[in-house]
Amino acid sequence: MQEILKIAIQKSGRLYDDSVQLLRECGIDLRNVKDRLRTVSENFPIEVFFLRDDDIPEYVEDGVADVGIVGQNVLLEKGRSIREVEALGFGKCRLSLAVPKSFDYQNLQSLQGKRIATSYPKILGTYLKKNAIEASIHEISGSVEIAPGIGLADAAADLVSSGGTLFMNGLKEVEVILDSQAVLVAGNTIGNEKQDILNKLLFRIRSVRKAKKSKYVLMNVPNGQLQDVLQLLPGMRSPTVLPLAETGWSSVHSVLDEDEFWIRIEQLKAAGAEGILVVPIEKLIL
Ligand code: PRT
Ligand code: ZN
Repeated sequence: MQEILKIAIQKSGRLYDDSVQLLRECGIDLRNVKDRLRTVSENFPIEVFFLRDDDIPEYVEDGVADVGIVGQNVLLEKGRSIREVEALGFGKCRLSLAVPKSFDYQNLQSLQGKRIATSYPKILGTYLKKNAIEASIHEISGSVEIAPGIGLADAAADLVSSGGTLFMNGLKEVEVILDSQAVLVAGNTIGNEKQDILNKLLFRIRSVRKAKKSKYVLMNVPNGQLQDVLQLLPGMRSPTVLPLAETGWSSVHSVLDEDEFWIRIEQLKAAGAEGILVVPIEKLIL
């Protein structure tokens, strides 16, 4: 019987949509995902379990699931003996310390002897210890941001993305404890056959993510300027150059990285490229 890789993802919540979308972009057929506890793909040897994110590290450690998708914040807080295999680039947020706006915050020393509310006692405890701050940690499971306002704590350590929640609760962000994003995690012992499936999945994930960061560009260049333009293009091996119907002109095709995209486009225009066409790439197999 062929092995199946069991993957645990969040049942509902902030990581659900991106997790399902990532698997689908990897060409994995997932039907009937709505309100299911588990589903088996028909075109890839994978079974998906839908769980609360807090439970995923434990299930992966116990081998109930082979791999999982969770935030680094959850991975670190749970402290299970599992490993991070790949950062996935979504679910980005930070675990930050926040204090009431009226709090005269100078530096971490300002928290000496204070009460800090959080749902991340372990990460916070390690951070305070590392910085030699003695503060009492009040673990609460939700709505951490209201704790200072109702006198339950002097400060809060909570996840932040836009900062809107802190602002609405009269808090200011003063320190970032951890930058987090969703990651693929795996158990420490995984059989050879499952490791093969995991490698295939990883290859697809990397191709999808690389493609998202890259754009295919086509442009027309007068032959006289061709050398200047080609120098600006990385290409994967080298740019493709094709003659245009109009003599003296060429069509140049290349792949540009998102990070340097606009700078390159400006340079290409300045070097004589015209009619620049930019096309998204669906997959990029290197
Ligand atoms: O039901 P289950 O236990 O599975 O879900 P959950 O309620 O525990 O988690 P969920 O769905 O809220 O978040 C899942 C994961 O998403 C987290 O573990 C993080 O890794 C990641 N993530 C990314 C976030 C945020 N951004 C985020 N902004 N998790 C929570 N928040 C909350 C934060 O706690 C605060 O209440 O959003 C609020 C702040 O948002 P801003 O935009 O106002 O700053
Ligand atoms: Zn949770």
